[in-house]
Amino acid sequence: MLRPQDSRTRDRKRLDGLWGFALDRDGLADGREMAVPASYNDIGADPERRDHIGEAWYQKQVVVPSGWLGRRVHLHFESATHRARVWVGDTEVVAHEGGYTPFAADVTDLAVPGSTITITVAVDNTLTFETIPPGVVEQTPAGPRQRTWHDFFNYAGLHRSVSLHCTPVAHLTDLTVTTDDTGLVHYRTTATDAGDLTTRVTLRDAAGVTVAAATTAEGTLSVPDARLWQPGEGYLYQLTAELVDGDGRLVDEYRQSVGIRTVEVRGNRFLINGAPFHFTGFGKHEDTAVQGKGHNDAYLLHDFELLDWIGANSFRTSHYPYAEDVLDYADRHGIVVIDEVAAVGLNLGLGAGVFGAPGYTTYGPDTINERTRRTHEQAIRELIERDRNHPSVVMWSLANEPESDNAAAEAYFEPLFALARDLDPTRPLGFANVAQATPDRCRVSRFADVLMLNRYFGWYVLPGDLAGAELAWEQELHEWATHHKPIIITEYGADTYPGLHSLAAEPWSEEYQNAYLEMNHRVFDRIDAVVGEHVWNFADFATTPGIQRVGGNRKGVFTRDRQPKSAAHLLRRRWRKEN
Ligand code: GCB
Repeated sequence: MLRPQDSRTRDRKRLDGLWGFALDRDGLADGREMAVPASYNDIGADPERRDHIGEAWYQKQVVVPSGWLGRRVHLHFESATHRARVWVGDTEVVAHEGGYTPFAADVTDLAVPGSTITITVAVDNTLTFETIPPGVVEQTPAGPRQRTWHDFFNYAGLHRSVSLHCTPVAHLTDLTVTTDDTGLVHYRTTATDAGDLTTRVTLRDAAGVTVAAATTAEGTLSVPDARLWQPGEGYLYQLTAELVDGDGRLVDEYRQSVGIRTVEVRGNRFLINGAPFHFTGFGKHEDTAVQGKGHNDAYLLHDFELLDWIGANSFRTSHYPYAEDVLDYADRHGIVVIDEVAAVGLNLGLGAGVFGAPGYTTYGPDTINERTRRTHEQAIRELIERDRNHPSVVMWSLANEPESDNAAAEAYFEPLFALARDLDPTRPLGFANVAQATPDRCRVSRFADVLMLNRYFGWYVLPGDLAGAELAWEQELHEWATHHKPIIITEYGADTYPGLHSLAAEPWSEEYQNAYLEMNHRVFDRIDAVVGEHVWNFADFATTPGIQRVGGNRKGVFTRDRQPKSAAHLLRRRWRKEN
């Protein structure tokens, strides 16, 4: 599936803005409204909507442009969290599972140019043991409660753009590009209804000068003296794929930006274009006040400005695929991305009262089972299909902190790694390993090319005892280093209440966050295999209520409204010097 775009042969009409909204279908007549994109949870003042479980209904009337006569009309959703059913008029046109990847329907027969159509969407936020991420709805005396095993608020709704777009009847349907730092660009296109049309491919540099061209649907272009896509310098070429008829007339056109680069793991080094890369940055969230997980261009820009200010060269899309605009920006500006599947919380024993629950076994016929694995597989397919052309994406993370220290985990993950490797042999694979799965116990790390460790020595382990934490942390890292793989610390952090100060550097104070980070950095600097440090988290974010969460998770280096805690200055001093 190709993302909608405007081109010489294609038109995109965004349907963002206000839609009709209700928590049940009949309520659509009541005239309530909802912003798209946005999570619906925090828009209203009523707890009923914030804590709603089940379908929420969206509706919009749309005029189909009369100029689209004779074309194919598609309805496209960048995401619907966590699943959706969509109707045009009374006809169901598409259903989709998974909250962070796009889906579309060909609605040509229903969306007659010049007519007005009614689009209705039911977005369901229910999580079960067979969804990614998993959850369970528990029946309590006070009514149903959605339990999840992930530490962020279960925001739901239409979080990203919705659009109606048109293509010619004969059109390109897919385009894959892989590159290497010798200047080779391999491409593959597919098309539908193309008959004897031919495919023409042109690669231009950033100044618009043609550097290579071909007239086959699939092939390899060679770029002499290719200017590489580099961390910090997102140089992009533009590939234009065209379908042309026998007289050379253009039938369809699709444009794709291309960053030429190689990613490779060699020994305990992570190489980009053959040079060792050290990741500095954060695990982030898509999370802002009022809009929840709704995409917002102003926050997109502001967050990237702050990453630049602090000297971060990378981030992880913890714990789900982010909006495609985010990756486009990272491509253009040379920001390195670890792209994560929404498989967070496959660890039902985790939490010790924070967000876990007693009484569930992670892997079993009634919990994380074969059907969960199939949903997980589909989430991997959709992530790789969506993001494989982004040069900024340098590796895939297949899960966050799954239970990984037993045979059931090994059996669950082995085929998932095999699938991802098969779908994309060009990028290293990993998953964020949880503290309990120490080097001697973890049964899944063997499938990973890169060790991604989430560790909280000095916070969840030995809180307040940074000297003890330093010893224990270094000891564990030395053990991981014997695996001869690069190690990225994908989480380390301490909750910090902004404005709380303590001369004795007690937990929750800004002084403690600083001392905690300094301790971690001393340890990292002593271990050769550590090739990256991603602080948890970029900014404070909303969570499910809990006694360890004070107005959400406070491990942000920035507050939720993006003001720096004093740790931001500490990181800026370290990272700007390093880069
Ligand atoms: C973790 C999780 C992350 C949490 C974090 C915390 O290990 O991966 O989602 O938010 O710890 O702050 O507890």
